[in-house]
Amino acid sequence: MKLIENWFSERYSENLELSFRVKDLLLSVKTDYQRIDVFDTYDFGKLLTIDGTVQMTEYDEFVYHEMITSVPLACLHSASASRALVIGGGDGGTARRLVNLGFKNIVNVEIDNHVVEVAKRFFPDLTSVFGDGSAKLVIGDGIEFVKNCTDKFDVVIVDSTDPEGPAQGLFSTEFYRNISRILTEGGIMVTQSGSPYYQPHALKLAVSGMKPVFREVKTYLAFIPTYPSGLWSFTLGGDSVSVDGNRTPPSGKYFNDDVLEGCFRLPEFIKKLIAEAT
Ligand code: AG3
Repeated sequence: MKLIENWFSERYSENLELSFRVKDLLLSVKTDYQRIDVFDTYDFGKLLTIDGTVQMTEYDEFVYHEMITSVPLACLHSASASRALVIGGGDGGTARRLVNLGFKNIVNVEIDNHVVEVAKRFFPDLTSVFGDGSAKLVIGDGIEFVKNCTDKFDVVIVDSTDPEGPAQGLFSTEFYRNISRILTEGGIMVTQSGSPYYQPHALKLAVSGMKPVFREVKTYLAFIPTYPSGLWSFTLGGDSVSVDGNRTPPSGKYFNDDVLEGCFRLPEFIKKLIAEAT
């Protein structure tokens, strides 16, 4: 990450960056885990970055947060859909969508208290779920949490950063195995699995980590303008992962019935990546 003459840039490769012209750097903090910055941008409103990578912006967060919640809900084969666990997601965006989708019992485990504090200040609409009792916030390590957890959840959502640094363990078979242990029957997990174009290793890590654990593993895609290449992947794991039609989440700003059907249709190079991830 660098800020030259009021431009923030995320580096995708040695030779490519995406730059946002910014009005201001609103906050910059170095925590025990990572560096967090918030910018005020011209085109996307407020922008939250961690270690120089875009986590979310005010104007396009809806795509990521709708897609990481509504798609697993549509694929859920469990009779009930009330208990959800979010790992990461300290900005509150995922938990807030879960509340909108009717989840009554939400636990959100975030390792870095500062992510929550920063989001409270700059994205209060998202973090309000932590203050009004609709989601229970736990500050702690998600890996340890799932290892020691004795509760069960219908949906587990891994809303992590890229598989480098503190998030690396969130892409491991051991972690996925502990998640599968705390899923209710017919329950499902989902993780963000990176940009298939710029981070094929992230998608492969998720798929190869989940394959030994879950009977079915399926990847789907969304268009997120501010993430590397715009084309983003998510990967689901469970006993049975299919759109069964008896639970259709309501349309949002991005998600609707057509998107639900289309997001599982994968381009050939992505099918190949997934086939290679064994
Ligand atoms: N977490 C996933 C962000 C990954 C973005 N990667 C990147 N820009 N290189 C988003 C958190 C939103 N709740």
